[in-house]
Amino acid sequence: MSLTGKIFKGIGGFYYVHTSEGDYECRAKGVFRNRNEKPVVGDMAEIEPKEDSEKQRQGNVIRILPRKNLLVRPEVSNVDQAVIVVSLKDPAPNLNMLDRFLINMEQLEIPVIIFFNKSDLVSDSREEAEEMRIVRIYQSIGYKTLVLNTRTNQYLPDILKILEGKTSVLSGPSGVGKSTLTNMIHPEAKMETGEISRKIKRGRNTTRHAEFFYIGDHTYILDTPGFTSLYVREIPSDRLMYYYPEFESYRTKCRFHNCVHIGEKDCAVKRAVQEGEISEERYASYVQLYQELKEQEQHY
Ligand SMILES: Nc1nc2c(ncn2[C@@H]2O[C@H](COP(=O)(O)OP(=O)(O)O)[C@@H](O)[C@H]2O)c(=O)[nH]1
Ligand SMILES: [Mg+2]
Ligand SMILES: [Zn+2]
Repeated sequence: MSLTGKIFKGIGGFYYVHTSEGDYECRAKGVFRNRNEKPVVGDMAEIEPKEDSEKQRQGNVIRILPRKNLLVRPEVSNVDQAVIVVSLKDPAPNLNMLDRFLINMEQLEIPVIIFFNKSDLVSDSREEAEEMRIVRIYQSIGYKTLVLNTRTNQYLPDILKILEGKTSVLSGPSGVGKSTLTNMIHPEAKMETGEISRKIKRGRNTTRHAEFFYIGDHTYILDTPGFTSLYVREIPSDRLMYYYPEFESYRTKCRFHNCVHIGEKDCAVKRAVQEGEISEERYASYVQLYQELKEQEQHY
């Protein structure tokens, strides 16, 4: 009799599969190698339990169910949503990097929620106003956001509600609190946390395997040690504008034919930036990415 479950971890040729009958340690049979296929963490797999295994449940992966999506670095599949973690302070938010993450996920058609972490460090009213400004930029574009910190448990119910019933990856730059969040949600995870410089010195936390933690009722989370490529690729430069949803209503009003909304003086998108309808930071990241893509195209 076979069972179906989710591969939540893969180490040294073993795949660990979460099924309704418990967790199984599995090998992938030669059929995969022959077909040049490899199970990936996140895959839904059909397994054949071994009859004779005593202590640990063991089995063989016999089939991989079709994947909904596949991410790289780390290589994981079937992601329902990405929680992009940004810290409001220490380190200061890097909006250019955030926009790259957003575009990466949009390319994969993975819904995104932005967590603005370390709100406890925002102390005076000037910092608070700046925090509100940044959060509003992304809210007004239509992104789901949550302002929180991990120094208290008060945000846990909101976090769990967002994660409920889904497979989520936590992504975002180093030092923003992804592992601290993971430990708060799932204390058994025991992820290593700490200052960036200390982590680099110890040389740890960078090579950790990808592991989905089961936190109940079809809900899984994956902490990543950094995440996916920050190079936006394979978008023709003249299509980049479609990844900036707030440009749309101005874009369609622009009177210049085939406008990329950079050079033309009386461009409707540029005017919206000048009038404060589109955030200057978002527009700046658009221009920078556009130029990067353009440069790549010239190398082909
Ligand atoms: N003040 C404050 N510090 C935090 C918060 N969340 C995480 N940190 C600290 O930020 C540092 C980096 O956290 P870590 O979880 O390792 O970040 P990661 O690299 O994204 O996994 C650690 O020293 C944490 O204790 C928070 O909400 N507030
Ligand atoms: Mg970490
Ligand atoms: Zn234009």
